Order: sequence, then structure tokens, then C-alpha cells
Amino acid sequence: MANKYFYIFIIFSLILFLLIVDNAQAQNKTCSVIQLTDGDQDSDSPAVCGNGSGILISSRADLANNGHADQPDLFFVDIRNFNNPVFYQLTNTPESERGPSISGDCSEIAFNSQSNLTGGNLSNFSQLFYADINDPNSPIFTQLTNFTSNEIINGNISGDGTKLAVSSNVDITGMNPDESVEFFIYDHNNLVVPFAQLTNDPTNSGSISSSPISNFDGSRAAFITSQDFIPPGNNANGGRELYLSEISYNPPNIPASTLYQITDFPNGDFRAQGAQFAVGGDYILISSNANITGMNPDENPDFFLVDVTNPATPVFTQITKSNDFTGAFGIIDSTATKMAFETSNPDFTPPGSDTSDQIIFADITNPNAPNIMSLTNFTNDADVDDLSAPDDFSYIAFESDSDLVPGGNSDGSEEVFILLTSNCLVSIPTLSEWGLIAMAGVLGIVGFMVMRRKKVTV
Ligand SMILES: [Ca+2]
Ligand SMILES: [Ca+2]
Ligand SMILES: [Ca+2]
Ligand SMILES: [Ca+2]
Repeated sequence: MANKYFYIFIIFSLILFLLIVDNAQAQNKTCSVIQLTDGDQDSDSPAVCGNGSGILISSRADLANNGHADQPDLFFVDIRNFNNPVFYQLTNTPESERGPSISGDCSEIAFNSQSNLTGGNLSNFSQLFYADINDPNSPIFTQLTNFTSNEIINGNISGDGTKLAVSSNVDITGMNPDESVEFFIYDHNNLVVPFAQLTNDPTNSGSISSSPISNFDGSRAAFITSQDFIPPGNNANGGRELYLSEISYNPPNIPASTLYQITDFPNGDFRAQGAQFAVGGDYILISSNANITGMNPDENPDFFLVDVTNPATPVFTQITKSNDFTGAFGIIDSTATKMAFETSNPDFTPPGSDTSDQIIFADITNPNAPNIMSLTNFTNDADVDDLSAPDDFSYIAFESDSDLVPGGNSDGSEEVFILLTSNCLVSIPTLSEWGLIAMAGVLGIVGFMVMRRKKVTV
């Protein structure tokens, strides 16, 4: 009679085991992909708000169905309902709006353009613009610079929408007469001295600089440049180094900044690239070809997490460890426990996949032992660029000229796509789930052994 209970016991254990294992393997399912834009002209440069409710994009296509001419303009897409995205056209100018960035709550944006959006740029020189898009039907534009020739200008808005991290070769503050590329912060709350210069290279010796970024409240800005800042002569070899500026605000006084050189490469062959803040500003994700931690002897670009909680003593952890080119640009979530990047490096892509780009996710809760997996299984030499995600990584927006949702983009224009992570990432087994798996396995084995013993003794 007792045998019946042993059978039930074993079947129960088996079901529990299979259920949990199935859950654990859910991480290998590929994520759903939605094609957000569908035009006969390019849509690109997606910038996702921190709260995930919308995406700022640049497009030549008539996305708002208003007869828009084939010219690069900015659009805001409200995606609170993925199945019914609402497109708003923010600009309608013959010139390009470039480098779009958006605040965490989707209410403010920044970009640069030669457009005459406010009546203050009749000669169509490159200028930095800010816009309040609380009502995306009627954005309120502000022209932040008043340059009188076409010069370098890049700006990235902070998560709280009040600051812009800026790079330019123009003497905006009166402290850059040599017109070298310098970094600035713009404070929207300081009407008296809105721009502060964060760097000061006394010589215009030419440099390679990337667009700067800021953390949520603009108290930190980070940028990569081969300029030679602190003290002059410290980066004479021309490596593209990562810098961090710590900024305090006291309007109407000029903001105060302390500059830190985070990397120090031995020569100009080494570089940091693609810096991204986790929004709080204590962690920066970079790609580098330098052997920073002793685990990149092949000198191909891999990803590094930089803990800059104390920027005077940064701590580097190498996330990816491949001897092929891994990637130049990755994104990081607000808690610095998740990152993603695109690559066609076979060390990360699904077994047997072709040379397609794939979107790779890494759980970096323990950055020394990252859990890395591909979220996609694209084929036909798929192209993936320009990842952007909300704070919680519930989806990842990207651009591609491939026909990823078959039939949706047969004309091969750049389109913006959304990869939903909710159905493929939520079920990574936790430590307690692994405990349950082990327990179910042990229960099953014990039950089986007990039953065999009983059979033998009968
Ligand atoms: Ca335009
Ligand atoms: Ca200078
Ligand atoms: Ca490597
Ligand atoms: Ca298309």
C-alpha cells in the first residue's frame, strides 16, 4: 500500500523539478521584437526616457502622417501602449537635428542643429537647442548658444532635465581663447552664468573627443578625449582617456568643478570609448582595448565597469573577456547590475548563428562573474546599432536596416525597433530557485532509492 505514496512522491518531485528547470531555461528563449517605425526613409538615433514611457528619434520619414517632407526631423513616440504607439513631430525644418537626448521623465530634450527654430539663427550656424516637450504637440524651444560660424557643438541632457553636458571648441566662457575642444556644463536654473567650463587645455593641439554625458542631477559629467588637461602634460601621449568632473551648483554663481582623470593609458594606441553612466553617477561602463585589469592581453576592445564612487581611486572590473572584437558601445541600467551591447563576436552569439549582429545581455550583479547571454537570434547578416533602454531595462530600443520582423522593412531603410525583455529575462533563476532545483532533485533521488529498497525487501 505504501508504494502508492512513494510513486506520488516521486511524480511530485519530478514535476517540481521539470517546472523549475523549464523556468531556469527561460533565459535562453529569444525576446520578442517590435518594429516601431515603418517608413520609406531612415529613422534612427533612438533615445529612451529613463521611465520608459517614450522614445525620441530622428527620422526623414512621414511618421506622423502629416505629409512631412523627406528631411531629418525629431519625433517623440509615446509608447506607454506598445501596440498603439503615438507619434509626435517636434521639428519641421530643412536642416538636420542631431545628437538627440531626453530627460528621465520624457519632458525635456536637447539636440544641436543649424535650424532657425526660435528666430535667433537666421544664418543657420550650428547651435545647441533645448526644448520643453511636456506638450509634445507644441514643444517650447530655447536656443542655448549664439555662435557666429559653424563650430563643434554637442550636448547631452541630464536625467532631471536641468543640465546639459556640452563639448565645443568655441570660447563660450571667455576661458578658451585658443579654441581647443573643451567640456562645459549648462545649468538651465542659472540665468546669470548658465555655462561653466569644466576643462582647460591651454593649447589647441588637435584632439579626438566624444560627446559628454552627465548623471541624473548633473552633479557629475564624464567624457573621453585625447586632450591634455590635468595637470598639462599628464596625457602627453594622446591616449583617449576617460575623465570625470564633479560639479556643485550655487546659482547665480558659476558652478564649481573638480576634474579627475580616470584612465591613464601608456600610449596613444589605447583608448576608452562609449562611456555610459548608471544614472546615479557612481558607475561608468566603457569599452577599451587596454589591458586595464590584466585580463585583456590580446588588446581587443572589451567592456569594463568602472566604480567611480570615489573618483580619485576608480575600481575597474573587466566584464567581457574575449580575444575578438567585442564592442565599442554598451548600455547600463540604473542599478549597475545589468548591461547590454550589440556584437557579431561568436564568443557571445548563439551557436551556429551567422555573421548577424545580436543583442547581448549581461547580469553584472557580481561583475567579476557576469552571466552573459544573447537575447536575439537574428539571421541574414542582421544589422543592429544604437542601443538605448529605460532605467529598468524592461525593453531595449535600437536601429536596424534589416527586415527583422519579416516583411516589415523590405525596403532596407533604417528603422527603430524595440526588443521586449520582459518575456525572456525575468526568469533567470535566483539563488533560492537553484536551491529548489537541488532540493527537488535530492527528494526525487531519495524517493527512488527508498522505493527500490522496499521492492528488494518485499
Ligand atoms: Ca529638420
Ligand atoms: Ca583651451
Ligand atoms: Ca580581449
Ligand atoms: Ca522601411
